Amino acid sequence: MIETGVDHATVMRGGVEPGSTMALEQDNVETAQGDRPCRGQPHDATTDDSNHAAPYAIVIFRMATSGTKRALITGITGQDGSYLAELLLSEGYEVFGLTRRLSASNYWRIEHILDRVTLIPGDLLDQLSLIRVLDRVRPHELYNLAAMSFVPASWDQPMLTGEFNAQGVTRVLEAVRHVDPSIRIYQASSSEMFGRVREVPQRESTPFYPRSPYGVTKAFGHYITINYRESYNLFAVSGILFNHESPRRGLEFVTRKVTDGVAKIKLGLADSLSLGNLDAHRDWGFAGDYVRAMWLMLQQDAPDDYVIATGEAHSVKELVEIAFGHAGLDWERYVKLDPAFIRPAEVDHLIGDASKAKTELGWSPTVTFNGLVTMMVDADLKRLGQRP
Ligand code: NDP
Ligand code: GDR
Repeated sequence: MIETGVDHATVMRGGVEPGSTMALEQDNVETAQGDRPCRGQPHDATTDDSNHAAPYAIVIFRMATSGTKRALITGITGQDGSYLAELLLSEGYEVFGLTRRLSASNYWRIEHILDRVTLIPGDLLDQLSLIRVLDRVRPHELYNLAAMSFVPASWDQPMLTGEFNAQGVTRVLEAVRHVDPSIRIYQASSSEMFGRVREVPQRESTPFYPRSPYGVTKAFGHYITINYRESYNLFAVSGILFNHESPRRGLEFVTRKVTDGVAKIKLGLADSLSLGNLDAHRDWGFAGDYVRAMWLMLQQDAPDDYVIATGEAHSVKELVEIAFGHAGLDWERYVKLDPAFIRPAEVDHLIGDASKAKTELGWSPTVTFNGLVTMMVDADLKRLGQRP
């Protein structure tokens, strides 16, 4: 279901079940209020707007008594958002996604579940939109995945990157505090914060040394999450996730750029692939595995931060060798080095230690590096091979 406007009354009416009556609403206001301890307190936006009180109560009754857990995902249209939405649906959640307005829709990753999730307009740049969405959904769990996630773009738009990735997190935390501090929050932090690494492998206690505006903004998001947990007793966790990929990865990231390039070359749609630094090493895992770790973090008794990684590092060159090799191609004939893809400051070598997540969450990755790359090549060959 896609809600196309943020008009308060329309959104509220949209939630009323056919056949609901005012009597039902009146009878159950108390039940609804009991579900959430902070409803009706001074900062509760709903108490300020008496015009919408009646339909609102019906919606709350429907949600609060359904017995179903509700989750809100910011960034649901992204790679991780799509896998997380699938996981939460399979766990029986009612899933809501915050989406920003675009002139053309961007639902290709969630097309297959669009009839099972509810999309609500909002933007990390707009504090009030976040408050409205939280107030409307009243989620038990909030996964803040929305971000400007492409590292090179953060040098081109450092201010905007900060607005999304740093202040955007603060806005989300403020919205939770304002609407309902009992909402559990997952913040998508990143191995990019380790940058020029201070320790090998990197773990939760490893100091940060970010090497890009993106990394700096993610460090802010990480620390503000911890600060709100400690200042306001929020159940807010930060997952420090190392690179994770899939056939749904954006085409600009190196894994997908390579697997898409391989498929194009194999199918005669391209004759070369331009890349930057082949010597960079990353700890690459499968996104489907990593979203399970996010969910597990919010099911614990106490909030804490976790590194999620495979514990194996591979170079971009190895990625290229496996991808081209899987398609029966000799990479050296096709790959060109282009300085345009070299970054102003590089993160040379990342490798994570996820032993805390293994011990405390019972999490471990299921897809190997080789399995990941070949899965992605096969998916791109299939996708491009089916084109008319
Ligand atoms: P994607 O780039 O695939 O998705 C980003 C999502 O954020 C999209 O849904 C995008 O919406 C949304 N978004 C961006 N800006 C805003 C905004 N102002 N308001 C609302 N939504 C917005 O990223 P991934 O799924 O790969 O990553 C998810 C999160 O995890 C990100 O925060 C990323 O930084 C972090 N991360 C990712 C890792 C990885 O390897 N994938 C590793 C570590 C951390 P739209 O479709 O409209 O563009
Ligand atoms: P990264 O991922 O910056 O680690 O951030 P990306 O795939 O963009 O780069 C990985 C490494 O590959 C090298 N590289 C190239 N990268 C791109 N994009 N294009 C190229 O042509 C190319 N050639 C070589 C890069 O220099 C780099 O060393 C990802 C994002 O998902 C972040 O949001 C997330 O936080 C981190 O992973 C963990």
